[in-house]
Amino acid sequence: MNTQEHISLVDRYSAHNYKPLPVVLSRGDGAWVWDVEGKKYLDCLAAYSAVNQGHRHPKIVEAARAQLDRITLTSRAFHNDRMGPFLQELCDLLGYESALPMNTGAEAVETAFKAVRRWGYRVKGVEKDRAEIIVCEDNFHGRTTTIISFSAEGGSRDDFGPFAPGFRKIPYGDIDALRGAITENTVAFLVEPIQGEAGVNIPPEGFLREAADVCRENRVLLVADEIQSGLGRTGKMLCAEWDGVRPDVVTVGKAISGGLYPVSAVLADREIMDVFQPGDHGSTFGGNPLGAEIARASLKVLVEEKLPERALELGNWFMDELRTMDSPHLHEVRGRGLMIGIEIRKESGPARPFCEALMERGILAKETHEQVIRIAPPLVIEREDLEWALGELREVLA
Ligand code: IF1
Repeated sequence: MNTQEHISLVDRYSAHNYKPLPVVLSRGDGAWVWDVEGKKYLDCLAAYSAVNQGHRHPKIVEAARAQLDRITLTSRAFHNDRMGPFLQELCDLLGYESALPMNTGAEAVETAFKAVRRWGYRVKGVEKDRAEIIVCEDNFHGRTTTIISFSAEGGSRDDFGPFAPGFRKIPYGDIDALRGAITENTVAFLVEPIQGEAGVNIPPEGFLREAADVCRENRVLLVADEIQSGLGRTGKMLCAEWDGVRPDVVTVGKAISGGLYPVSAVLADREIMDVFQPGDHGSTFGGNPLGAEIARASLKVLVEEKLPERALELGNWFMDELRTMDSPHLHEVRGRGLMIGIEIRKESGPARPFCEALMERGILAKETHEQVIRIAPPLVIEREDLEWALGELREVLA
């Protein structure tokens, strides 16, 4: 089947909940992907940072293959011999006492809500069913009905109500608003260290540091959603490290499995994690040996190949190059590591046509929030590939 035939098939049988660029991919290798016509593209989205290690990283594929020949799923009714080592390595890498494995990012966020609410009732002493979680405007944390209860207005929320109570929203990066929103019932502040979907928004210098202080002073748990910003993407293993902050609770997903399989986790110390007792929470697939083994290999690749350092070096250089670009359309270049947003001037129209032009030239990038081209390639990308991309960007933005 050719591109058009595939797209027609999807149109006919799929829910129409996406509007992808008109390219049908059938193969990937490192930072590169190929479509069904055999055309090659540089992947500058990396599945929204799920393939930080590159497509089909050989070591991760090998780990998956080996595990496929042993056992894939046991459920949590029994132990399996991969979950323990996985959780130990994850906790050692990120510096926490314990972790709870789930599958998708949204599940990790939901799990974090349960943990901090129960901590609120049982440890902090919040009155039953009154717990409040502070969240940020323009957030993106997933698509469950609870999470969209506090999402930005729009299609991802309209007519999906009634919505869950217990959330209070403040402007992103506004430390005074955070202070003002805290009540005796506040159990947690949930924040993305950099907002991805909202257009690669970086909070004011020191915001997370101050937020951590405000939270500590008020006995409010700081929950960092590092599902997109974590695991090397911004030049650190966790983006919160940029502010020298160790959040009380961290959610990770996406790149924890290098794009092979959905794996996510919540990390926290014992005081919080121990609110869960047998039967209180779980998942059929969470912690399964196939996912665990894939995640172990994926984390190992991040460390062995120094992918955070690589993201930092390549990202800094790439952003410097972009900023010196002579373009009438360029409004701003911002980012950390290889989480980069190129904001197009309003007068130049939306970012989508620029993404379409890039696609024509063999670069896959996705617009976000109308005006922003997001550049977030696999962290294994070669400098010469980025150099080539810069040349193409220069022409498209000229
Ligand atoms: C889609 C966005 C990115 C996330 C953060 C939790 C989740 C995500 C910070 C939920 C997921 C994905 C979802 C994906 C597109 C993508 C996305 F544009 F929608 F916002 F990356 F920027 N926290 N983000 O970014 O994780 O349950 O999806 O595993 O198409 O919905 P999930």
